[in-house]
Amino acid sequence: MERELVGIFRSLGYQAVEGPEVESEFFNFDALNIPEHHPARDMWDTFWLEGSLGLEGPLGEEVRGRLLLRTHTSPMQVRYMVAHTPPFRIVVPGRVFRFEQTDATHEAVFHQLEGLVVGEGITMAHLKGAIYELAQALYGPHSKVRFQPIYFPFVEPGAQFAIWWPEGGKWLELGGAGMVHPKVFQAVDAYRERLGLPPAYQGVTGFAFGLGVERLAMLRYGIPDIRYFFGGRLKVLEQFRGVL
Ligand code: YSA
Repeated sequence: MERELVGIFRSLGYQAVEGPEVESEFFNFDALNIPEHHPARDMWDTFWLEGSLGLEGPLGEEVRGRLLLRTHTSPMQVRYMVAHTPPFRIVVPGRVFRFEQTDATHEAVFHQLEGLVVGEGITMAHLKGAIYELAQALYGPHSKVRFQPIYFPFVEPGAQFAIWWPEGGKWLELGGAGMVHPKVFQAVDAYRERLGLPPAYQGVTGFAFGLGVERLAMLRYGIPDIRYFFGGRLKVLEQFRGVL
């Protein structure tokens, strides 16, 4: 499923990059406009790590601060922007971790696919176009997309999006998205300045999205419980050899 998603975006000119699962509080939260004690941190129940592992920053520099298991793939937005100058289009597949009670649709370990497009004149229309292309590639010409307003600290405006699944006859809530918040661009340029790099994010705009890979696979393959993915039961896993 992950390979299929990355393939769809590659065909649209996106480059796929990956990032670390052990992350610093700075990239996972602060740089994404979620400072300590911000109520939005409650959206991401976190596995905190003790001690320091000598984490590397985007340009190989040493990163200080509290460590955690990344709760989403969004920290890679910041890492990538620090090390690159726009315009660019990337997707970031990866494993994420949440200190959550598990049930049929919630796991403590799951996968997300992040997208980030930055350049001059990027608008919400480009975001809608990207999700529309994804829907067409996954579910064919009769698929539709739906956007509803929602709050994420690192986008303004923010949206949650769903794709119409013609065979199943229902909307699939896939993930969050929006226009990159100016404060994220400011945090990136401030970090670049500390590394002696010139600012690169003035006068550009961007969109980003993040979707849950298992939720998509569950609907596509009729898997009733997300816990089957990591349950290790061969009867389940053998049915999806080479597919998931
Ligand atoms: C939002 C805006 C952006 O510009 C970029 C990215 C995002 C997404 C944001 N980083 C995020 O993590 N949002 S989320 O908490 O709502 O998770 C996104 C998707 O991951 C959900 O829609 C769902 O499909 C999946 N997900 C979340 N918690 C999960 C889960 N899947 C399985 N188990 C869980 N516990």
